Amino acid sequence: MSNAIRILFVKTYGYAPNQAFDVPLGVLYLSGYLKKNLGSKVDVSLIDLRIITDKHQALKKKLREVKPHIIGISTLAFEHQFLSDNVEFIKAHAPDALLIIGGPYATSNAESILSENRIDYAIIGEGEKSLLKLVEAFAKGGDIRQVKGIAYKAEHGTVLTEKEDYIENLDSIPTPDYALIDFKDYWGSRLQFNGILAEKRHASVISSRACPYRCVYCHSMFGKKLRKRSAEHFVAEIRYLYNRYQVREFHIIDDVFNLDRPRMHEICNKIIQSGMTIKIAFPNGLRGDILEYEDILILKKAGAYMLTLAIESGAARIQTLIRKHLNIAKVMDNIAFAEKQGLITRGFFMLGFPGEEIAEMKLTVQTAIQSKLSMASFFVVVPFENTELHDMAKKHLDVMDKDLTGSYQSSTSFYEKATGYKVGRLQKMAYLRFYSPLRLIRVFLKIPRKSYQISKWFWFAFDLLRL
Ligand code: B12
Repeated sequence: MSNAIRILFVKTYGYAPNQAFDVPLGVLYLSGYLKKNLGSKVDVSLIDLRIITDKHQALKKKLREVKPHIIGISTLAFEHQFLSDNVEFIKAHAPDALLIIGGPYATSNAESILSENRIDYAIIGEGEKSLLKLVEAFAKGGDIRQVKGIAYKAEHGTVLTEKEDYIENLDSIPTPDYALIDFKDYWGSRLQFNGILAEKRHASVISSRACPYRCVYCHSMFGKKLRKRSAEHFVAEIRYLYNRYQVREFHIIDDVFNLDRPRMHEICNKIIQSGMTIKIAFPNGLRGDILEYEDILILKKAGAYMLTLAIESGAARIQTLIRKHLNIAKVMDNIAFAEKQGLITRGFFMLGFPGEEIAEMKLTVQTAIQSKLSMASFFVVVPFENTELHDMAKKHLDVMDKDLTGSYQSSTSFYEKATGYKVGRLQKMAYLRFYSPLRLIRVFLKIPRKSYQISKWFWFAFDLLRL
């Protein structure tokens, strides 16, 4: 074995059945950044437990094989149960490794994670700089507690070190380290985040970090000031994936890709001029009321076939309450226009906000049904800990246990506990009413890979009946 510092990333999984997953982009970014800055001084590997059936066995084997100096766990809040089930297991099989955690859950819940688990350090928010400095300090035998942007447990409680500055020039971050994965592991799954696929060979890409809006349910991961990659840098990555891995479909997963419209047009124009024939979809990241017709047209020309618009609520009072302040009429108009252009639109809706009237939820369902949307997802609100939404929810329910505040998409919700009203039932009704035979036929005619979609719908209906 070389003298390099061996780092093993562990991508954790959620326990809800049939969860979609995609490549662990955050970890791939970190690996690229470490390798660029430390070269052969680091030896990075990954185990993505979401794609493995026999998870414990595989983890044990990997720990034995790699003998990591540092284990870096990457977790989302709804995957929290992984820690109580596995940290001791990891400790038993790699007792000498430094155990650190990063990602959205570490960012939102560092204090409870460190007090409840034998984890040495949590890295808060954007991980590249802090992780690099932590690895450097580790390699030199320096004081890790001096590293910015981390949390650790001390005698008197959790200590949060000074905040690390965000990386202003996103073009300075290298391409995600795709050598850590085999794309095939992510191309076969029956559940894709996007809901539909035009091409099997797909990849998620991100062109900016942060979002200036202040929606109450958000764990602000990358701050409130938008930081952007240049159009050249972003399109070069698309070209790299196109040539190197024959990726033909790109999922742009920025928080709000269309915040800077001139830049969005520049990216689209560069793709059009590049000669690449690609499909583009947006599993999450477009804001529907700042979108203009000309944006939709150029997105289509660049290859976009599917746009997701997070609408959340059809009720104006709820839009104010959750501070999304979405202009619903404008979004509906854009949906109708995009659909007319042959694009597939999907709406995200949330049911059961604290203090929401039943009539307001029904209005949301009605808004979806009356829209020209091809697809809709109705989520039962989960007030994740350390969000403003969680504070709002606490005013309606004294005891907020982890099942209500850290689950994936449960149909027994905080709202039901607080009011007795079964939001899950409304959610089911919403799906059944939204997907009318007429809409299904209309959507079916539009979707690109029909056989793939039929199998997806089959499993979706199967899961819905089990709810
Ligand atoms: C795209 C996206 C989606 C897409 C996924 C599409 C896709 N193809 O990937 C869709 C719409 C499907 C989705 C769904 C959901 N999402 Co989402 N999503 C995002 C989004 C916008 C980007 C994620 C991403 O890839 N970021 C880019 C990479 C580079 O960032 P990263 O993974 O966070 O990694 C960085 C750091 O976290 C850190 N890091 C990560 N791992 C590690 C490990 C170590 C050891 C270290 C040191 C550091 C570290 O360093 C990395 C580089 O800086 C984020 C918000 C955001 N801006 O990040 C929300 C976000 C991740 N989603 C969130 C939520 C809640 C959900 C849902 C649960 C919502 C719901 N109720 O259904 C589902 C869960 C789906 C699932 N099974 O995972 C929350 C998670 C909150 C939390 N604390 O866990 C976020 C943070 C949104 C928010 N701002 O609150 N999502």
